[in-house]
Amino acid sequence: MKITDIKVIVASPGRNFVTVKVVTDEGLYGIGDATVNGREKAVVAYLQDHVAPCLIGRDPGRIEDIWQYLYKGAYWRRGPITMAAIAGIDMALWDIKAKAAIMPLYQLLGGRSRERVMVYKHVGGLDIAEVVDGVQALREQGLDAIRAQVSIPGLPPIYGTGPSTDQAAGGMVQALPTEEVWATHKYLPLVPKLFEALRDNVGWDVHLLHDVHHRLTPIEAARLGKDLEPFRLFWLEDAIPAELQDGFRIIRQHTTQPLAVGEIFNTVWDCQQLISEQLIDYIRVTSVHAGGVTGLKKIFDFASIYHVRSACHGPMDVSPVAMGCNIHVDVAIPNFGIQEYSGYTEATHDMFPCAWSYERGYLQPGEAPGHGVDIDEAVAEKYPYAPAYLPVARLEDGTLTSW
Ligand code: GCO
Ligand code: MG
Repeated sequence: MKITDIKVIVASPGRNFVTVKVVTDEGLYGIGDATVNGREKAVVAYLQDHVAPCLIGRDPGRIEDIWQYLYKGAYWRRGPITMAAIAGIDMALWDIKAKAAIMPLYQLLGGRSRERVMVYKHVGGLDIAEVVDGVQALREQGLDAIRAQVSIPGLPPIYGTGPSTDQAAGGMVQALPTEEVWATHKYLPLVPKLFEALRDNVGWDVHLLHDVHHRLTPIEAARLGKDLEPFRLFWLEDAIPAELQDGFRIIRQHTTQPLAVGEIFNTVWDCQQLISEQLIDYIRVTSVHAGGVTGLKKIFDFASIYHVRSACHGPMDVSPVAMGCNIHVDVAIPNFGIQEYSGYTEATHDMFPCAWSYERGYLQPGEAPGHGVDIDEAVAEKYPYAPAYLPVARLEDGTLTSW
């Protein structure tokens, strides 16, 4: 079998997605996700100008060799753009191999290790009462794990806390980044109150999670971890900027609060220290940003040696294609932890017919050959690329800060 064409499709059925289609001379094709939120066009150019010409005529079955060719061969290794481009190709190649084998992808990864994949969804609110209501509503919909975020009184709603902060929900379609305001001293005392109210109202039979979005210093995060201990969170996510790995040691010295990080990591090298020193409990890399199925599997296998569990990043900007790959990996690996799942717009589902399915808090990969996700190119044409950016954040005095 030979690769005859590589198409890169950019469309915005609610938010922008970069999708790769690898076509072969035997009629089989595979689909991959290469979306980097807010930097989509950089990956498109990388794929079209620098990757596609090198792969035409190659055997799509040599997945590991092509991964190494694109990783080592670039000389400029790692980074979100390179690794998303590799991911797009890698997912498509696994899709082709599994379709050729007439097997669902998870069978090629060693078969099932579990019957279903537990997900968490998000609840945000302008005040604690609104978040409590939102969490109760999701409990009624069958969710066993829920991420809770609340706006800070006295500040405008910020990313991750307002009711509609996702692009698909209307909060992010901006030609230029919006600017938000952050104040740590107002946030730190509020979060324990949120989780106290949640435990009082929804009880202890539910996993509660919280995302700090990299906004704290290590000692601030240590304080938050200690204050949250009575409420037994499933995890505290991205407590500090992810590149400051030694900072996690400071947090660990002060709290037994489980820690999660990794949504902006691209390779095992980004998390080697955090995993091997057991400074975290969950590694949140995802197929599209960590080099596809091949990259993800390498990281999770490494993590399993150190009792660190998986938690694939799965917001709306991780397309249904990457979500499908994540679910196949989730169901196969021994050290699965949880899968983030925000759900998608109807238009996104129309554009990506898929075999995976969601029901009452759990996902299934489906039994279709391949990873089971396709792209309807006619539907994609109806939704052209629309520039959109994540917000930036400033302190109350105007200093730019992490968000
Ligand atoms: C999460 C995330 C997302 C990211 C977004 C960036 O935990 O789901 O933090 O909300 O911010 O995916 O593109
Ligand atoms: Mg996050």
